[in-house]
Amino acid sequence: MKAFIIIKPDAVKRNITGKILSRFEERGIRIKAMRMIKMCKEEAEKLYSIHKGKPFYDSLINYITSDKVVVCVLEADTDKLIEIVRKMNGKTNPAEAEPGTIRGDFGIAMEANVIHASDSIESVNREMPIFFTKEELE
Ligand code: FUP
Repeated sequence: MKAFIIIKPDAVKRNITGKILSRFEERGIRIKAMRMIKMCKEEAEKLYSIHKGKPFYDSLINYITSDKVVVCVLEADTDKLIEIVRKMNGKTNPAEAEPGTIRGDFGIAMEANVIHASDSIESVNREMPIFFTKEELE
């Protein structure tokens, strides 16, 4: 099974990309594809289309396009991968995320919350192709 994550600008800037990815690797999750990019507005709008119209939407788009991010496809031999990755990330708001989770250990602010992960197979299938071609995922 595959999962899709984004190491957000705050984490890339603070040079903790490796630390975060190590957690997944140590868990037994493989890095299938990965790239560092500066996301363009069109990509960000596609990624966050479900949040369009919400009060935090404009700020979210500005934030995710503000600096470099690492887009990454993870893979493991379990049908629970998406759930496992989301659990490892912790609650959306780092202030509420448990210590031991990525957001609970590395985050403090709601918007700059270190990492994104698709929340379902449908989301993975929608979000992953915004950044990776089929060939890159073989
Ligand atoms: P998650 O699935 O945990 O990444 O969270 P959401 O899809 O609900 O939210 C996407 C991003 O919007 C979060 F990472 C942070 C931001 N956000 C806010 O800034 N304010 C909110 O009230 C909710 C989300």
